[in-house]
Amino acid sequence: MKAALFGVACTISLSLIPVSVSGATVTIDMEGIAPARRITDEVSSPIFKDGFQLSAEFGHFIDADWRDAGTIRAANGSDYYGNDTLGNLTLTRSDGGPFSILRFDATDVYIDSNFIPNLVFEVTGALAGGGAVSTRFTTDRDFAFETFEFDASWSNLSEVTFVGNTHGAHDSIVVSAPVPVPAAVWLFGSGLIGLLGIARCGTTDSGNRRV
Ligand SMILES: [Ca+2]
Ligand SMILES: [Ca+2]
Ligand SMILES: [Ca+2]
Repeated sequence: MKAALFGVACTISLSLIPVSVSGATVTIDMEGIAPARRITDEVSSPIFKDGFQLSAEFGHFIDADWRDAGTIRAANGSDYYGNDTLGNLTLTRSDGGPFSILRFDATDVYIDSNFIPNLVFEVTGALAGGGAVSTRFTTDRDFAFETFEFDASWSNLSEVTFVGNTHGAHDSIVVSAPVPVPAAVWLFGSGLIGLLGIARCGTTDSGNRRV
């Protein structure tokens, strides 16, 4: 009787252990938002890309093959996002869930054949549980994109906002979001753990494997 109760207790306690939820890394690469060889107008409605929502103010999505020297120009051979002075870009998950940000690429750009150096991005992250984190990145006065890294405090975020002090370019924002576990997998997984719990508890009860 005692052993049976112990087994039930083990089963219940082990069944309550959550099935592990892994994080999927996603690179928001800005590809295909701007039409071929074109630049979008200033973006006024949200863009949905790779499971995330990009909301922008004073900025444009730019095709890699845009060749008009009269506007923003950057160089990494792919499509990117260009912000105007004090333009901002806000990132949230399309389903509103929490996420982490790992890194992003940015650089100074040309406007009307003039190189615009000393771009500074102020980045703010709203934490899903309340509070915020913030940091500042300054570019290297070189035309090539650079990669800026975030530390571990940039996790469990509900929103990240980038604000540039002058014209600049963003690309390849790398984020990580938990992968939802379907209900059937959850039930199967917890049931399996429960059964393993019975077997393990039975073994430790007698000190020897039952035959
Ligand atoms: Ca393109
Ligand atoms: Ca890109
Ligand atoms: Ca640069």
